[in-house]
Amino acid sequence: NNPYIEDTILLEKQAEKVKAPSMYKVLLLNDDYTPMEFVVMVIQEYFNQSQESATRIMLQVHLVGKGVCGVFTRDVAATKVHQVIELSREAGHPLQCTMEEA
Ligand code: TYC
Repeated sequence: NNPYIEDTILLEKQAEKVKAPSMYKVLLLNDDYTPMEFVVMVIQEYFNQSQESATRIMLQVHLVGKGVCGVFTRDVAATKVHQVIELSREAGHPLQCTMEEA
């Protein structure tokens, strides 16, 4: 007998739908051909990392096979993946970049 019960339920349902956007990890994958300096440059330029941090990430990828360069909303992650792949192909390197839900 609360006259506002239906409004209250509607507002609660709406509030449940307001979620933070899903976040995605952008990863680089190792290969045998892309020069280390190119990978370090890519990480510095596209993921705003210092040379030291970029070198650490590059070495992680080189040694372990893959590494996280950053975590972004879906659209930003997808744009970075495309930009990194495009630049790499233009430079003649097979570097692979991918994203997965964080
Ligand atoms: N393995 C490459 C080499 O020895 C370097 C490299 C690192 C390539 C990271 C890709 O995502 C990569 N030249």
